[in-house]
Amino acid sequence: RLERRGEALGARIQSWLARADFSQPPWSPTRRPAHLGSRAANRYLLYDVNPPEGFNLRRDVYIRVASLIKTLLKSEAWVLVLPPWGRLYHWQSPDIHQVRIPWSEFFDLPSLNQNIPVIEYEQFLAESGGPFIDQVYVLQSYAEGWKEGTWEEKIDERPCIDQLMYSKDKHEYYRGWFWGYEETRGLNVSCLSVQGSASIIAPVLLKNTSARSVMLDRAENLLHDHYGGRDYWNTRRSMVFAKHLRVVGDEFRRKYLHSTDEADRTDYNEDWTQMKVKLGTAVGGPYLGVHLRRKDFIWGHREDVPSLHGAVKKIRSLMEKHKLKRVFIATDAIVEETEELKKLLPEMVRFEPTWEELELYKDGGIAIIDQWICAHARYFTGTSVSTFSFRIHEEREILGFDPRTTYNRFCGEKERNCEQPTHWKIVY
Ligand SMILES: Nc1nc2c(ncn2[C@@H]2O[C@H](COP(=O)(O)OP(=O)(O)O)[C@@H](O)[C@H]2O)c(=O)[nH]1
Ligand SMILES: *[C@@H]1O[C@H](CO)[C@@H](O)[C@H](O)[C@H]1NC(C)=O
Ligand SMILES: *[C@@H]1O[C@H](CO)[C@@H](O)[C@H](O)[C@H]1NC(C)=O
Ligand SMILES: [Mg+2]
Repeated sequence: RLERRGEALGARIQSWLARADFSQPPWSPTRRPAHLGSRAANRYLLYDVNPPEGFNLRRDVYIRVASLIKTLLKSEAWVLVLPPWGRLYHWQSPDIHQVRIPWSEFFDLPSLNQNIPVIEYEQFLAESGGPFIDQVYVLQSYAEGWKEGTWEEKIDERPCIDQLMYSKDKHEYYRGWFWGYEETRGLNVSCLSVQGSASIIAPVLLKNTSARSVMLDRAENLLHDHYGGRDYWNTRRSMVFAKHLRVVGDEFRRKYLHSTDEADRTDYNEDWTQMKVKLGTAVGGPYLGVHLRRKDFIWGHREDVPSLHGAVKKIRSLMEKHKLKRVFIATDAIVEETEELKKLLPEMVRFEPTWEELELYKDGGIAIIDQWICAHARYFTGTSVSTFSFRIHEEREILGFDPRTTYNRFCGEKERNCEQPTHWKIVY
């Protein structure tokens, strides 16, 4: 029975893929900004992030790099090559292949492309004539640090501080992780010390190098150009989850949480540029949404993370306060902990994927389904400084929820002053 369910899901994804239009390269000459003309060839920007960083911080780094692309596009035709997903520390589900995952498994590419020109790595390989990246810049901070009170934006070519994660092969090309593409080589690798926001590197890319493909490794060293500003939110809104994941989340909401877009007033427009909702208009499904982060968040004995008992106490009081009979819990807790949770809170609902679903959607897809369901709850509470919770906050802003139903977090039992996440406004 389970197998048949898996097959049906597989067939559904196949049929969506069949209907999607991949015939047009996303970045076709007709889509080039007019001021760039049509003759000059594209240049390619690639990037990667420090290996220990998780899925949801990586989603934030994408926003920073997208902002850099927007700056570059004022002068030249650049395309962002999406870094394949894989080998993430938290994606430990055994026996499933979790490297070289294209972005289209998690995000809607046409939506990303309405913000900046993007292509998958495989398309870069096909277009650029081989697995070669002309220039790799490893971004690092300044060896001398920065003197207090004298913050200035700067970027300089400097000797590499840490041991280089690239090594030369017998042809003097550089081997490296390259998202699990073993055959990829960098033709030149050097280090840049950087202190500043993403676009500070634009002049270097435009003037200091003529390399056609440039990779920025450790791109998390770049800060946001304008955190929370118009460009930030446009990019964030363009990061529409892949349709097959949204559909699974929506079906789960309907079946187990009595939640539909019509009743909840969370109408979603496939085209994010057309989605104009006012904050406070979304009602949300009749359930409490909870993100309860465990694992490394409790191993560090952090003061701002609750015990299971503490969390359940808070959940019960929130359900009572908001007159909600149902509670959906997204968590990375280990089995022993979820068993205990179920004992303390028998009515709780979780999205528990079958093996087939896990294989199809992978850990990243399951995380997105959890986030999507939390994003549609009438009231949400997350875990302190979890980027997983932050991405749910943003999704709820986009859907039009009143911020008061969104920016809430659990507190540790020993926390004296339990400050709630500050709220930043959408600026259109
Ligand atoms: N499915 C699911 N996965 C989770 C949940 N919480 C954490 N994870 C997993 O753990 C990772 C947490 O790392 P990250 O994305 O960096 O978020 P952060 O560490 O909480 O800031 C996620 O990417 C997921 O793979 C959850 O509620 N549901
Ligand atoms: C870029 O070129 C300028 C002008 O030649 C030079 O002053 C600057 O140091 C270079 N920057 C980097 C990061 O190479
Ligand atoms: C490699 O890149 C550095 C920094 O841009 C540059 O100074 C150097 O000349 C390049 N080496 C080769 C062989 O192109
Ligand atoms: Mg993390």
